[in-house]
Amino acid sequence: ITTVLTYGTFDMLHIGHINILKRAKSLGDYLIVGISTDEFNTLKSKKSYYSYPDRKRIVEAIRYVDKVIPESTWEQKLEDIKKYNVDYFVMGSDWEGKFDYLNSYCEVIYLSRTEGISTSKIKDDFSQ
Ligand code: C2G
Repeated sequence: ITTVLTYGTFDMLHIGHINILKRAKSLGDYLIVGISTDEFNTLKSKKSYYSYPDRKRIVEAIRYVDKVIPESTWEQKLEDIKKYNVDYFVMGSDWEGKFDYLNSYCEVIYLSRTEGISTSKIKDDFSQ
């Protein structure tokens, strides 16, 4: 089977997240999503509204997602690719080029981001 892997915080789930998860799944048969733990969010200097357990349960409920694993370090990607025999590593285009070093282990694909939506935009819109 063809395995796809992607990572993210996936806070305050929105259509941009759904779009990339749907497109990532369409590349194979099995989609694994690494969700940033609350501690890793701190390393990314990101604060999420929902806790890791909630973000995990929300993403697990998405029909395109087959497995959710925790993302707790930058370095785990290579281990995960080997551990799960990943064929395609997918990230949004805002990460273009950042993960090319993984190209010798699997195919690295950057998919265009969905314009006009982001968790920070949602927060800003509500705070006005
Ligand atoms: N995304 C998108 N369109 C948007 C917003 C997000 O396609 N409008 C994509 C991002 O490019 C990313 C995924 O949705 O591939 C998850 O987005 P975030 O939760 O913001 O993830 P991020 O903080 O970029 O974490 O080690 C990788 C990091 O954990 C990625």
